[in-house]
Amino acid sequence: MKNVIITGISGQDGSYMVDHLIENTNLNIFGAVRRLSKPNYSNFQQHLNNKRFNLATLDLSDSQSIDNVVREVKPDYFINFAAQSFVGSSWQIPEQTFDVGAVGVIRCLESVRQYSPHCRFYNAGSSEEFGNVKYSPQDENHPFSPRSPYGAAKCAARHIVKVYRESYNLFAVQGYLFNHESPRRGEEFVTRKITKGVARIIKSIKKGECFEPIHLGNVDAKRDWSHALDFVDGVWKMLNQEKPNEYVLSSNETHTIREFVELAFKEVGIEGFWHGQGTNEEYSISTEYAIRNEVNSSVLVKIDPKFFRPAEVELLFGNSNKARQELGWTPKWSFHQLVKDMVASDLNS
Ligand code: F7E
Repeated sequence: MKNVIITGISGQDGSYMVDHLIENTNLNIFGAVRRLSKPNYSNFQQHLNNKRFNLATLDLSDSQSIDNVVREVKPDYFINFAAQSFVGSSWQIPEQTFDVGAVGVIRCLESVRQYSPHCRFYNAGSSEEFGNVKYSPQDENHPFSPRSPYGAAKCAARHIVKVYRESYNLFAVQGYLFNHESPRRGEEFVTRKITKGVARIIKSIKKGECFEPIHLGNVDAKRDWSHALDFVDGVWKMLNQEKPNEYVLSSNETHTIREFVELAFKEVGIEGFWHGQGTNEEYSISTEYAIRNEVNSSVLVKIDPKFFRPAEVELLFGNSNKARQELGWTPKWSFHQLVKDMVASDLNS
């Protein structure tokens, strides 16, 4: 039976990849976790009793730990989703972001090269590598122009993946993944922050209670959002093509944060309107809705300078036509269905 090592399994992508491979393959899965004083198994606890699922202790900042696992498992696939993936924090912890996001990838590649050179290696790449975009939509030929320590780390990782592919003939690829979200998204990312806030606010309204608004930064930034479930399927297809090519995965649509806010509130029946300018701008509940539902608070969203970034990626808009044609990858979730799924999940939690 073949073996796969997946890192980052406590997060969104790693845990969905475990689900995907349990369901669609007969691979032996080695889910890599870092030692934490409070283990976080919530996204993969459904597999803990499965004989095909094993936990392995591995830390991308520690090459010994990677070597030990790779030497023992001799993986056929190594899927690296471990990273400090929150762009906003990458200015506060730039060294750690770069160490795990770029140097950590060298540690994995070295280990694979020495102990399991037949292994197919995937590293999570990002549309943040395009950063200050030169044209839209962005495809595989778009130049790199990162705007954050996170984006710079992903660019460095892409170069090193290519160097190892060309120097050692490894099957090593890094996809260009645009934003992808789900109910398992971390609460610091804007989509989840909004859907969690919407659920909190509608629950307060139903109880006749006052509520605090959601505090957001730049609501005019545009993102190309997909469902993470579609992306794990795309990544698996990328790893199983004949030759190691790198592809963009994206929805081929772009929407502002503002639109996400409006759609998420609409999902729970709340209509709002934007008013004010700059940092004084707010999204407030419509007067009609407030009167009809006897709502005590009126502001749903407030702009808060605390959430502006030192440098912003204003527009991301992908072109994944190559992946659709060459890999036969077909995303199933629309933007609207994604928002619906996330709001529904937060309402139930
Ligand atoms: O921000 C704006 C923020 O943190 C999206 C990661 O998966 O996708 C993700 O990176 C946008 C930015 O994701 C708030 O300024 C406004 O323009 O949800 P995000 P991200 O930075 O796009 C890429 C492809 C990755 O690779 C990353 O790993 O939303 N925004 N107000 C806000 N963002 C946050 N987080 N919080 C706010 O209050």
